[in-house]
Amino acid sequence: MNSHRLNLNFAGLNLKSPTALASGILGYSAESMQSIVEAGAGALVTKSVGLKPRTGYANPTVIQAKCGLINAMGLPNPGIDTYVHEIRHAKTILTVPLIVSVYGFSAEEYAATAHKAAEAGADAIELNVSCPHVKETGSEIGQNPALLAEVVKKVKATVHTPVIVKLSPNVTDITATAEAAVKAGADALTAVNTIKAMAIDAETALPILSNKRGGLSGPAIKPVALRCVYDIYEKVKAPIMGCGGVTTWRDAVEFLLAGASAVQIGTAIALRNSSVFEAVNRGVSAYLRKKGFRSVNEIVGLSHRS
Ligand code: RRO
Repeated sequence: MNSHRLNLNFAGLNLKSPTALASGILGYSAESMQSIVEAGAGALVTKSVGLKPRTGYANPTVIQAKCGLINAMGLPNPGIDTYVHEIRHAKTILTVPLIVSVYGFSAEEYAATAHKAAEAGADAIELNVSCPHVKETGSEIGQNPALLAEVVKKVKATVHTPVIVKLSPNVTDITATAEAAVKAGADALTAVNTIKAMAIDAETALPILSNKRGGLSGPAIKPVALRCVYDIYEKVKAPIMGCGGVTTWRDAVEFLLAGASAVQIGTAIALRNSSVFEAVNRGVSAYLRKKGFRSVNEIVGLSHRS
């Protein structure tokens, strides 16, 4: 869909639509990402990649809950030295910004991985400081403002691309971590990663996921994610990618009104399919036209007026 209303600039990246592929879904290969671009995504975020390969957790790693998914994949990834080939290949075929999601077990690892991703052609880096269930990385870093600031500073000193920090909702006050990230130099924020959750099988009387605990995504978390975006927009001056349960155009509009400049879509692709991008884009465009707005930007944060 080619509506000028949907064009926007996010932290220096030109997006043709306000819908981006969220990390963790289909963001492994250049070909799968290209199919998401054809479906209407304005940007892509890869699966998180680290310095060394990881196999991730044993099955089951994902289960369907009533209103979403609970996953504990355990950061499976080939390691950045292998993944740079995919980034280079992706850059030869993709026509939208490629945001590489990066994790590490120290600030140095985050910076070294981000550096390799940027050298290979990443248009931006998303720092995963919010995976809820892998020890010594993810939310163990992102829930601690001092550690988070150290990671952001080190990465910012290493790469020239925009740096987006993906925040954890598993905190008392998300504005504290948002503020710490932006003060340390983050160019933008993604709100939010999954919410700590679990499932138990009444028949076996055991947790279902091999890791026992996982992260809940999908429609179940949308109101929580929306509140996180609203809270951050009120206190922190940085562009926000809304992430959490976006399934319909109305969800996307709500995130924009709360203060997001764009939204990420993940679980809706798994629960439906990639036609969700086109459906959301068309709906947002029709909403803007009907309400007399010329661009997405005109409704960002509009729900905050009093
Ligand atoms: O790989 C995972 O288990 C995972 C990651 Br890295 C993350 O950031 N969020 C999530 O729900 N799962």
